[in-house]
Amino acid sequence: MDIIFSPDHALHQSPGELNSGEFVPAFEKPERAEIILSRAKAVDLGPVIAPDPFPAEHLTRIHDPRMLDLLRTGAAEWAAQGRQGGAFPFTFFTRGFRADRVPQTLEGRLAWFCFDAGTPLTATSWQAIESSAHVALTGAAAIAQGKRSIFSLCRPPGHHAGSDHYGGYCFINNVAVAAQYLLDQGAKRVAILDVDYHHGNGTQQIFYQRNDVLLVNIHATPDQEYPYLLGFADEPGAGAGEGFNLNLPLPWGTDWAGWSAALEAGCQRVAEYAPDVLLISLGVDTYIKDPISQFKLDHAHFTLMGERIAKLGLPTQFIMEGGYAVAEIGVNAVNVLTGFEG
Ligand code: SP5
Ligand code: ZN
Repeated sequence: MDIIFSPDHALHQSPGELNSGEFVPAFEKPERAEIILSRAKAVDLGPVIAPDPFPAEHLTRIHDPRMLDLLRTGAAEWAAQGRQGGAFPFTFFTRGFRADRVPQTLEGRLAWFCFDAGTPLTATSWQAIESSAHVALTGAAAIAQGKRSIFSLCRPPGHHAGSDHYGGYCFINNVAVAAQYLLDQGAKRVAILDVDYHHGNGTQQIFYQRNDVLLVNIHATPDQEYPYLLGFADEPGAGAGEGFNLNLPLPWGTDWAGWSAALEAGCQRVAEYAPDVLLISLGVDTYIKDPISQFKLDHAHFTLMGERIAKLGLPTQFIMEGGYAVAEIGVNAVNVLTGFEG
């Protein structure tokens, strides 16, 4: 399996995040991608290929250009105002605030577009964010050209980013950009299976009204877990998209028995949809020792996950999302890929 990777990911290094009332070191850190790459090389998964450049239109197919402007220039504006650290919002848009005007000020734009206290912009973040999207696009292009499987080693991750909001360590929704690219290249139906521990709220928002993308999400229930506000079982999609969003929320403490039953249901829905291409939002924060998560999957379960996904018999692009047990993230992520390859 070819691996698409850019060392530019390391240009995004979060100065930290708000966690349980304290400003703590970031869980989403550059070592994550480096350890996954090392493990992929150690098992000879396949060649490591640099991403190609792509025109910005592929990003504006999914995201509000004003949000992309903020991601590109917000950190420089922050520094020009004499501020240190990362560009974090202080206020957040919510019910009752003006919905009809995007603010001019940096603070206002951060409030408008960013939805949490864990996703700062730094001076060089944009280069990493853009390279991550290009890693996804390069993988999608390879699938469009006939590859059976691809691993896009994206960092920063993407599935919490919506069309006009970002958070959850995510800025551009890499899997959504890849899905749209595949449709633009002639695919009729694309399925996304999101196995990250957290609900992929951004991906859901982007495709909620569409039937050319089926989204299946297996995740910790928002009754207990981030992002708290989306990802419930009663979100089937709307309009033309009704029936094309399937949420499979699971409680804290879910082990492989419970998780694999949801995977089976999700795979059956994917098979019924008969997509041209399958994209996997690959988070391995379902691992038992993940520092911010409450599921109980172990190394061998990730191999079984890959084996089940392979049985769908579809061209498949894996796109890296979360996973914060850094020492073991390589084994866990690559086990899914080697399980898939068989
Ligand atoms: C891509 C991805 O996996 N993003 C995850 C973002 C989660 N951010 C905050 C999670 C807050 C959960 N509280 C953890 C408390 C641990 N002491
Ligand atoms: Zn996650």
